[in-house]
Amino acid sequence: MIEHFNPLEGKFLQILDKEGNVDKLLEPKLSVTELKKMYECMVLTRMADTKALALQRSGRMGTFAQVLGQEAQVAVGFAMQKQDWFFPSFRELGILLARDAPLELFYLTFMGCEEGNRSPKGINNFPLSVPVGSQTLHGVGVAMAANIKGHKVVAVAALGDGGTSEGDFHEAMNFAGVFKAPCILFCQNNQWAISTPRHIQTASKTIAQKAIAYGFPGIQVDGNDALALYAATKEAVENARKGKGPTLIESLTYRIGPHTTADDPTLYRSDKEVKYWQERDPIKRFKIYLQKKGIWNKKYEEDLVKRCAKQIEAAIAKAEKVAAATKPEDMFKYMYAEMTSELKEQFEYLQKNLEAKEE
Ligand SMILES: Cc1ncc(C[n+]2csc(CCOP(=O)(O)OP(=O)(O)O)c2C)c(N)n1
Ligand SMILES: [Mg+2]
Repeated sequence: MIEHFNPLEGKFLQILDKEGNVDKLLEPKLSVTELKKMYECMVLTRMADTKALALQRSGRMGTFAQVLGQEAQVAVGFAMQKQDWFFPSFRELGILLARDAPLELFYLTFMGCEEGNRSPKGINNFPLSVPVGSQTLHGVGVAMAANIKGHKVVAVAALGDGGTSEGDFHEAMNFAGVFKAPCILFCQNNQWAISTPRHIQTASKTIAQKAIAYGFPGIQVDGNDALALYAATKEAVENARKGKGPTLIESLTYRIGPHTTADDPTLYRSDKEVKYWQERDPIKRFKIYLQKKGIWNKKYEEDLVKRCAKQIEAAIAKAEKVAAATKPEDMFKYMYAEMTSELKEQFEYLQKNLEAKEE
């Protein structure tokens, strides 16, 4: 499949089109349970994301990056195995949920609590990475370590189109290629890096083709098509596990919302462009696909929405309880098992200042 969809030829992988028609030849063999899980995760992601915006607007949560429009990403999480490692940037709530991340961690992170970064034991998700591109090196590093140790573990690192301009990304790509690291660089090309459009981010025709220079395959996929993302990631993960080395996946998608809650996208892009992508909504087409298979109906949707709303409310209640008990000093506790002398000094300085404020 990867050879067939050569990004240099301008072909990209699509299995489910915007009308919900499926390419029977390429359709992945997923059970009804698996298909439902994927759909339900996309719906939960959208609802949790929408709720987060309401929390931010009412002062209950800090600045955050919406995932709206990019929910097909959940397929990446479902194509991985439990023992694999995921290295997110900051717009991957869907993949994290597909990889069993407790939802309250997402809310906690954006309530400013370090606790949100602590993944439960056995759930191999790294904390969100805001320094653009840095997580690609962590992912490739873990994959190289897995190779040395002989562990059958694959690392997936996510980044944005803007992230591909960072030196970190190119270093990660080079190491991945040279050492045949069992990893996937998953690039969500959502057309914008804040207000910088894709066409001035790189002179390359596609992002996927960058892999060719580093000696491994790259594939461009319809990023609003969960079936295509699943098929491409599954194949890449299997190749990595078999010792065939890395893959770069370019997911062609669109950020429907602002860059973060601190951004106003109407200043730099047109309504026409947003509308074009809204017509390519990932959830809408998956719903039609399930409906045609006799899996989706109104009652199923209503029950699902109720279940998700309940799960979201419970996650917020948990997060707000932890957040209320969080102290500014906590930020020093998570970097190292033991604080370095510099951190200790800063910690004591903060404590003194907090005490002075209280007096
Ligand atoms: C190293 C670094 N430089 C700059 C920033 C500021 N910044 C935050 S997000 C962003 C753009 C990221 O765009 P992209 O990689 O396309 O991801 P997207 O936000 O579109 O998901 C920038 C420049 C940062 N966080 N880290
Ligand atoms: Mg982007």
